[in-house]
Amino acid sequence: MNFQYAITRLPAHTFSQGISTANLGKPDIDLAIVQHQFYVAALQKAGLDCYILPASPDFPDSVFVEDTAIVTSDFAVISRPGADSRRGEINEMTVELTNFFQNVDRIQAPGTLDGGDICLAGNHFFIGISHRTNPVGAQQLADIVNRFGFTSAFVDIRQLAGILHLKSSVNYLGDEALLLDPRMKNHPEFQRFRQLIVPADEVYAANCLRVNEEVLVPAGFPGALEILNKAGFHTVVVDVSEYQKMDGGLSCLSLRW
Ligand code: CIR
Repeated sequence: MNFQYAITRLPAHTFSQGISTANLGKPDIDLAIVQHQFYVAALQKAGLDCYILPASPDFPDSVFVEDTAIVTSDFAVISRPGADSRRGEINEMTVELTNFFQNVDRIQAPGTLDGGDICLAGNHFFIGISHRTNPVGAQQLADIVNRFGFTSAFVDIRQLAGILHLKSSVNYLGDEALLLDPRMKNHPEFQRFRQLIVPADEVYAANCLRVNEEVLVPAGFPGALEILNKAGFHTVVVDVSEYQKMDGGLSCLSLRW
């Protein structure tokens, strides 16, 4: 899991008007800004060059840049977010990514796809089919990544209550290990991996983020932290409470390659 670069975007003053099902109250924008600074610092400490895009107040959810694209060291794919209010986020991201990538593909209508549904494990893409990513979008991405020599598999999460994106419940930790929501452990696609299962009362912490030698873990989930520490990962705790209130987590706040 060697990453060199990350793109993030500052949270906008309209952040609290984004989509949320979390029922954790309104986010505090001042605290969200501070947490974003710590998040960027953690990525930098893990060795990434971070590009910090300005806030985009027309799009309250635009701090969750992960949903706008899929990036690898070889190519980028501009997504087509499943939520209408987020569709326009891709316009500015397209401009940014063409500065970095020669190969920029796009998910086309009627396909929809959120980057949060895409989990890359080595050379293999797990592509979540969710209430945001439809089968047409999923197939388009499978075809694109196949051209670049990657394999893929679909994982349907539409029946999983409270799970927005695939990466809300499954994240690749490197070294053939997956961090999983307990409801995912018997899924046939995940059987060939070493599994670390977060406690049932800490499922939010299934969204940890491996960056080079570090694993970023959300603050407030001691059971998940202990599991990762015991497995030998070098963990770094990052507080993203204000982003959790808006259904987002550690992976959602950056694009990494
Ligand atoms: C949304 O509902 O789209 C945002 N409020 C949260 C997006 C979180 N993104 C992610 O999990 N990749």
